[in-house]
Amino acid sequence: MTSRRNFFRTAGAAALGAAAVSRPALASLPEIATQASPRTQPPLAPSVGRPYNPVVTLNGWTAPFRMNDGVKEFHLVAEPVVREFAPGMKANLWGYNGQSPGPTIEAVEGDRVRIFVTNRLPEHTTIHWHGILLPSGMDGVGGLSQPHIPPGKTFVYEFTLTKSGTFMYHPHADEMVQMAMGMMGMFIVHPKDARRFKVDRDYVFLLSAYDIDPGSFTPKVNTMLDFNLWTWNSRVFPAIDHLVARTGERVRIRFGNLTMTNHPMHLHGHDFEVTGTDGGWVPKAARWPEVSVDVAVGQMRAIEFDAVAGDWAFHCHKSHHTMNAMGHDVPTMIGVDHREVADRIKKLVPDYMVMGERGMADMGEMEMPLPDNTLPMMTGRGPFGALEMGGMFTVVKVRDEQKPGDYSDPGWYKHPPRTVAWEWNGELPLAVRAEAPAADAKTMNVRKPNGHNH
Ligand SMILES: [Cu+2]
Repeated sequence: MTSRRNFFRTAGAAALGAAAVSRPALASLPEIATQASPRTQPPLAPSVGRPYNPVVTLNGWTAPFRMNDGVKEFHLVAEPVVREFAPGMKANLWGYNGQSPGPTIEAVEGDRVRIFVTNRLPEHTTIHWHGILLPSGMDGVGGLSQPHIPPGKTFVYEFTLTKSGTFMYHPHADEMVQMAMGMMGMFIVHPKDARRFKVDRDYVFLLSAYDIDPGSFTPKVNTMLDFNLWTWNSRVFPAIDHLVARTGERVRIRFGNLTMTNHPMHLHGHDFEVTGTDGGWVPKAARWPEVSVDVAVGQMRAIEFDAVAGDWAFHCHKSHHTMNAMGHDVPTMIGVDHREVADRIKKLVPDYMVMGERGMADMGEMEMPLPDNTLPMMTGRGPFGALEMGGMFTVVKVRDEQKPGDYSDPGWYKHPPRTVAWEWNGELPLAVRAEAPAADAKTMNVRKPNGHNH
């Protein structure tokens, strides 16, 4: 587990971000901001324009903007990037402004935005503003609503944000390839009145999936379903940062799904409510309590809860999505006693090893040699041992003593006395067995389709 104790030390400086970029206000194009780090950057408070409560992008950042005659101007650059999925594994992706996913765009309901999009990819692209209500010609569908943006060219999108909510952006040009390569980002429109829908912490991230062969660097873009890296903001556990909160705080987590399958997102220790979709805010009377919510392909969900002290798992409930690259065509060995066969094979292949005869938990501890640029299948350590998780998993850390606005890692939870599951060391009762069935019931009758009994 990487320590994040210090990475928010720069939080004070971040508030200057928007102002620093407005410096060349007279230049024709806004400055291109890039981000080299895959760490979670502190919330970027606006220094100009209508005030809002900024979000925190998990393992990501918010794009700075400049004000130009009352219009908020952003500059996105579509380009090849190198993204670290976790220490020990990097991938050649396509993204925006140095990262995949691209920076989160934040603006306010009623704002007029002008977004410059420069294409540094080897092929044409566009950007579709998923869920945002805008003029048809700004919708970004290449060939339908605009000509494609050729390599080397810059196009301008301009529209007024008519409603608040959580939206996404992604190409609508060679979509299968460009999304499989990691081109996507979040677009947050804050309510005009900053007190509406206010929460204490507001996290946001995208779900994306990749198929990268062990030892290689570039996603296989033709894969339809059998992806092997299930990511949040192009990171896998244990390299997905923790979400932290103070006990009792109101926390919102927004997630959009741009993978090719659905993800039942499950939070431990809390009841939550779905308070937003990509269609907008859910009216209070229409919310119901949940502990899991499915987010389908192309959807967004915002959940809210009152934080309860503890270390709480937060993950996709498809267990194959909480694993890193693995072979899915491995036979199940549970209950198979292959000692004799293994001994014979070992005479021929001294390093031969049998896996999975007691389940696969051993794999979490096992240190097998892996090809370069390959992550262990499941990994991450907690205070009690191996977590046996990878992929779409992280921990929500809620502490009584976490200061408001402090996003640093508080370390592992200190459980109150007698609140951790303990080992029973007393006598075990004798097993109680059901009476054996009558002897003649042991014969199994099989009726074959042609009607003959055997
Ligand atoms: Cu999933």
